[in-house]
Amino acid sequence: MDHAADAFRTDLMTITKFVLNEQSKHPESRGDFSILLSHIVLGCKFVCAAVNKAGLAKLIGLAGETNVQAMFYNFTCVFWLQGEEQKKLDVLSNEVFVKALVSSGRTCILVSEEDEEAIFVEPSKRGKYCVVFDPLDGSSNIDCGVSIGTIFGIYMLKDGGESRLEDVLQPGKNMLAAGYCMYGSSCTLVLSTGSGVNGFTLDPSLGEFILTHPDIKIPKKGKIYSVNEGNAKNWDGPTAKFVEKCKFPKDGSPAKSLRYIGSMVADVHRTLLYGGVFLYPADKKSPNGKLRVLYEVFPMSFLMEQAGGQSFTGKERALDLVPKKIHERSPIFLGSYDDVEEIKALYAAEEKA
Ligand code: AFP
Repeated sequence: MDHAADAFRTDLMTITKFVLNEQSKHPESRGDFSILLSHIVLGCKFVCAAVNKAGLAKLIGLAGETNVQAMFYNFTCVFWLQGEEQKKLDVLSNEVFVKALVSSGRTCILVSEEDEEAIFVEPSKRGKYCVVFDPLDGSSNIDCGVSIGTIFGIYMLKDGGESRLEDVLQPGKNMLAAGYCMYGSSCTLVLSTGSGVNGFTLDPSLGEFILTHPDIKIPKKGKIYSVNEGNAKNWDGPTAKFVEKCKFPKDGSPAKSLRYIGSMVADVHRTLLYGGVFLYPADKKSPNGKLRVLYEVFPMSFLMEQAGGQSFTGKERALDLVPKKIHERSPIFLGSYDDVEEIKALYAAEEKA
């Protein structure tokens, strides 16, 4: 075996090479989108490093002031070596992404789960893209080391002029790209720019995301359902019937397995790779469910559809929804095509009854 050649695999498809290849398919492109993606990737690498060192750095549970500017430009996580006060990971991740996105010079509006108001980028740094994101989704899982992640979606300014809030209140089907980065046993970035879904794994020794899951397709039908069953007493009829069918199928098929982590990125990642369905339905206490339309429901629905699955709100195709507020919530059922089809049939039957 040629170990030297193995150690220097220039044929590896890095995310940088992948994005540039995609860009070359659009000769009119000026590279703005590639630059924006490279800044998102950098943000993910930074947060990954911070998550990996969270215990070590005593980041968990601490919130105070620190110089994020310095951290961002000194990429090798010097922040805790400088003896400055540290921040909670979700606060830190938000600052990292806001800085990464603004400094790309390609964004005009940012909507973050962490910020109540949308951020309008100052004119000198403004570009034509709007980015909606949850910098660290599943953050209640941080303290016990469960996988967490960043979720993002990208829109283009509607008419190329002044940026207005309406530019981020577009239906999910208008997104140009969406993705997530999962900080787990490995760091995996899953991305769609509207022509399929590809997964990249961070090689820590190279500091590069390598294409490890090309052209992800979700199985047409799955063997897993994923839901917080603790809310069952408040579910509506179709949700209760679907879960009952998963557990006690009457058509002779085997019962589905239940898997629920409570961290959307991890639950959706498993659903994408293994098939099945992830649901966060409406219930009597939360008629709109829990998950946020712009930076949870839309990006994950975009990825599901691009991988051959479906996503449904209980009323309509999730990507057709037009949000009225930036932090709006929606019930969501997403995953394998046939499984979501069953849920749609149950809602249709209820409407008829
Ligand atoms: P946290 O960020 O508060 O941990 O919430 C995570 C989340 O938004 C999403 O990632 C999960 O799918 C969902 O909430 C879990 O909610 P339940 O704890 O109600 O099951």
